[in-house]
Amino acid sequence: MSIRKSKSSALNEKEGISLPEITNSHAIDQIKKSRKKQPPTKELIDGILKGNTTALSRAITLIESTNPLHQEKANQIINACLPHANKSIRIGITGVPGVGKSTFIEVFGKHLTDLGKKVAVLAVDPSSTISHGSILGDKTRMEELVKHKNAFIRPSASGENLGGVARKTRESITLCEACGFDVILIETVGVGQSETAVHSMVDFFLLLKIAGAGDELQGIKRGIMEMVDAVMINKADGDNVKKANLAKVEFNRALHLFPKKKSGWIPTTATCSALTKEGIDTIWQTISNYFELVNANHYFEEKRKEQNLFWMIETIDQQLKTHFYNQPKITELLESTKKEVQNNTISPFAAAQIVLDNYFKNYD
Ligand SMILES: Nc1nc2c(ncn2[C@@H]2O[C@H](COP(=O)(O)OP(=O)(O)OP(=O)(O)O)[C@@H](O)[C@H]2O)c(=O)[nH]1
Ligand SMILES: [Mg+2]
Repeated sequence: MSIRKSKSSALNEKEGISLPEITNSHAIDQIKKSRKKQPPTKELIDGILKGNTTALSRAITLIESTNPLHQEKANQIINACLPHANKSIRIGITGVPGVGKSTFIEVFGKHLTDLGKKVAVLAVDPSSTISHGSILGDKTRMEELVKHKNAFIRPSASGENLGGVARKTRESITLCEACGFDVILIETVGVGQSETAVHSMVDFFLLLKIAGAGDELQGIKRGIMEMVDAVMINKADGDNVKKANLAKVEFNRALHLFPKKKSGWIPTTATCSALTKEGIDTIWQTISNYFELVNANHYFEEKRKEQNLFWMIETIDQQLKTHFYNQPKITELLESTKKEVQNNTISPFAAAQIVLDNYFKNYD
């Protein structure tokens, strides 16, 4: 019990009256003891290299953290893991919401674990930051895979922008590979720019589609068609089979109109059902054929080297932008020049030049 002496607080009622302890020091000690300490970096690295998924999870949490201390630790872990990475097959899976990506990944992932593979599932979904939709969705859609000892599922990292989310996923791939995962599946929603980001971190890019009313190619961005290595028409079950087969023919025809790929690979089309598991083995056969080809013609290494350079430049771009927009003087100047542009007292280019000159002068 303590006797309050200070009179400076308006909350003190009467001097000399003892107050009960507000905190229980025993409880605090217990909490402190039981609170998990962040394990040393070396312990996490050793754990990852031994295939320990708890260590992997914790290291990914460090990657996702915005705390500079955590980021430093994450970088040390990534550097230590790099020599042990690069050994997996990275597959990107895209498609509009509801096409069945998560259901497909659940059965496809199970198919791979049955073949003795270790499968990691990551996601790039900047929208999940706001809705947390994919986090909840994936945990329930992948309930069997999530329990498998050879599977590791990590929902999309959160972040304010796609660049940040994509970087975190890219770094998580390195850790998953060092942890011994041989197939990495990366799910992304087929809207916005996220498929471009995923395409630049995977070896094989798969587009999931569902058969529509015969206008299959409507609304598909040309950019996606140029990226894909295979199109799977999902939900080819029940009354949908005929429509799915027609869609397959149409996609096949469309894909042939695109210029030949640098990989030498001719994109394939097929139908499948994530519900009945029909066609799931076909896609793995297709992917295996692809890897045989790109290993033989060395496109595999070439593409990975290109991707590494892409991520290096991407990171520089990102950091420069962050540095620029985080300068209080610059944001102030931006606001005032924006007003001038809106009032037509200065041209947008001259305004941009003023702001940039100011930045370069101060941060040479
Ligand atoms: N009939 C049929 N239904 C399917 C099939 N695959 C998925 N579904 C259903 O389609 C709905 C959406 O599936 P999800 O796997 O959540 O789709 P998603 O593409 O991951 O969706 P988002 O995460 O929201 O982008 C669910 O109700 C599934 O049960 C299939 O092959 N056939
Ligand atoms: Mg999903």
